[in-house]
Amino acid sequence: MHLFAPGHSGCPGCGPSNALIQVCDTLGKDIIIVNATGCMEITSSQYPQTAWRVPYIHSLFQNAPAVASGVSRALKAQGNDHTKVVVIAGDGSTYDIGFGSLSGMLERGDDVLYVCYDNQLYANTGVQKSGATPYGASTTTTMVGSVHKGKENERKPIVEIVAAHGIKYAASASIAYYADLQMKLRKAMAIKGSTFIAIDAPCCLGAGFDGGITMKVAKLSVQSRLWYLFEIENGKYKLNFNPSNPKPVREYLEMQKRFKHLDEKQFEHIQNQANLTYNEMLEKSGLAPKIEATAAAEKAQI
Ligand SMILES: Cc1ncc(C[n+]2csc(CCOP(=O)(O)OP(=O)(O)O)c2C)c(N)n1
Repeated sequence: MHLFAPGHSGCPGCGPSNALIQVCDTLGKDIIIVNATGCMEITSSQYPQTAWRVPYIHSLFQNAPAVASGVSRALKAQGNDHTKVVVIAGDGSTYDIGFGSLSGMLERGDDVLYVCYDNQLYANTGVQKSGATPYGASTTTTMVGSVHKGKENERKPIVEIVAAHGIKYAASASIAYYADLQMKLRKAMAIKGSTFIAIDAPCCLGAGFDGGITMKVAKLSVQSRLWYLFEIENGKYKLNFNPSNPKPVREYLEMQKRFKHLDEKQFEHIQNQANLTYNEMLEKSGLAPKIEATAAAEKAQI
């Protein structure tokens, strides 16, 4: 029996709902979920129904981490040192609207596992861009016309921003790599203090692809090195998956309506950025770069 039950009202093929099934089944029953506003709250907890088979509290963007801190400290005061408090929040909440509260929790180092399901946009309110939306993507606030061609800047490197607070463990994972996600969740559960995992969880509605290929899209994102599986543990980087034969980004991009307007220059820019940032990740992880960063790539600015 899944601890995040079927019967929620997420879209067929919803990546974030799948992330929650994987997260809850791995973490088990001894958790308390603090859920910020967003699709995963709206679709899972509309009174009088609920999809949660674990204790659950809905909170705001601005205070989900603060609420989690309070619950964690209350458990401690009761002498309960086994129940884990887990924040579930989207990227809009994590990267942008609730970031101040998250930063405060990380600074205090409260015993909370923060899980961000990253669908790269504000889905709940009609597909606006977030700090996680990638370059070139069209959303209702990064439109495509004669002047603008989708989002004009890059995603925030949230895992590294979070890790810079000095917490013991931050990682990125994907719904398409369950064993890797399980390993990271178990590691985070065992650590006392603040931990963070961002999970790539594609949104079929917002990105514009058929809900039947969600896992394929998630897998291609990692295989084309637009999303990395990595950990930062006590400040040390570890790349968990290094595709020996990386796919060109084009294949991933062409599967999604949000990128259908991209011109050749934009494809090139995204490929160059993927090469560059991946090289940086290899270096940080102590692995030799596989792909030469060309001077053209370094200059690629649109
Ligand atoms: C302070 C505040 N700003 C804006 C909103 C409106 N709002 C509700 S859900 C949402 C989008 C949430 O995006 P994300 O956190 O990425 O979750 P998703 O909907 O994609 O699951 C927004 C902007 C709000 N409820 N509170």
